[in-house]
Amino acid sequence: MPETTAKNEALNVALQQVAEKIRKAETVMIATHTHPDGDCLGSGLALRLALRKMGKKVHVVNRDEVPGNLTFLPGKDTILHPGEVNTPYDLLVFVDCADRNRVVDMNSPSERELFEHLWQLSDEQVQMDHHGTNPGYCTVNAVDAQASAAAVLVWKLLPLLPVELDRDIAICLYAALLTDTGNFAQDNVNADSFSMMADLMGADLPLVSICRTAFQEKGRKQVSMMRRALNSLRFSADGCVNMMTLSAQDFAEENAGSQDVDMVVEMGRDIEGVHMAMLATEREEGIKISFRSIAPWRVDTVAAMFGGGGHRQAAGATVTGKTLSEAAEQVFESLMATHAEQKSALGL
Ligand SMILES: [Mn+2]
Repeated sequence: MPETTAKNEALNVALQQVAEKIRKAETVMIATHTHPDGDCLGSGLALRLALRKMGKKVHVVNRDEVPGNLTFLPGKDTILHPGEVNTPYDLLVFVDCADRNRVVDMNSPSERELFEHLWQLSDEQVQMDHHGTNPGYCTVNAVDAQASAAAVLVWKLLPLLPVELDRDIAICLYAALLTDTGNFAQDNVNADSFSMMADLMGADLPLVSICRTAFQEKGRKQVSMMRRALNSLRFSADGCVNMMTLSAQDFAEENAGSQDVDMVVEMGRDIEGVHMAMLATEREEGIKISFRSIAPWRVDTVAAMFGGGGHRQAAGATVTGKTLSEAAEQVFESLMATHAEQKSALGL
């Protein structure tokens, strides 16, 4: 059997098993990752709606606030904090979590305890994810690194339950796919992404208004942070690599938070001639570094050098014990070295 066929077969089997476990369960928790994005929330809330149609008692669990651009998501007010889950339930479904530890802040002992509690309250754990680094931490692991978003797996699960798509489920799934593909303009877009979109459009998806709210519109604070970041923009490697920084003072003076620097690093990436871009922000937990690149250039490896991870063209890491400029300079050096290595490996 060709390798891709074997992989598809394994994924189909896993999805069938997830569907089977869901059919048997009466109460289900859906776990999503910290600093939630459109994919984890959209996928989780879509799955919630589907399970409600099957008569299940179901909740999405997330420890953080829903980002402002995603407050249109149907059911977002029903999301529980991990601390609010206290009674046993039949099944825990992880969605879009590369690692089970992404559900809480593992640096905090009390949150680690919360997570153990959440895990032990369930009879069984399954997952749907699309991160290549996923170690397969559940009984059933429907993980497909080729999928554009975790939402693609939820969409593939629906006919197996079976549940029919409706407008609200379509809105959730679209928000997820839109986010993880950068509005269908990233390397992870494939034929499946558009098969899914055809289905969602068939379910009366209000594409234009959701796209504007979730993706195109920017908040005023976000624009102010973009202006400050652009002031710090620096190029290297003949303009192929660049860096921006935002200090604690920048955040304080704009009264901004991490949600207000969304899309800043993409501004660096989207400059003519750029292969790799990074943004270093000074946060309470340390210096947060975001990396972006355009294919075939990869930034997941450089993120891993600093204890982080992510996707080939979108990754991140947190550096502690250094000032903003120390951390930024060190990481930028590594990014330039990575660029030089890949350049020679690519024969350019
Ligand atoms: Mn995702």
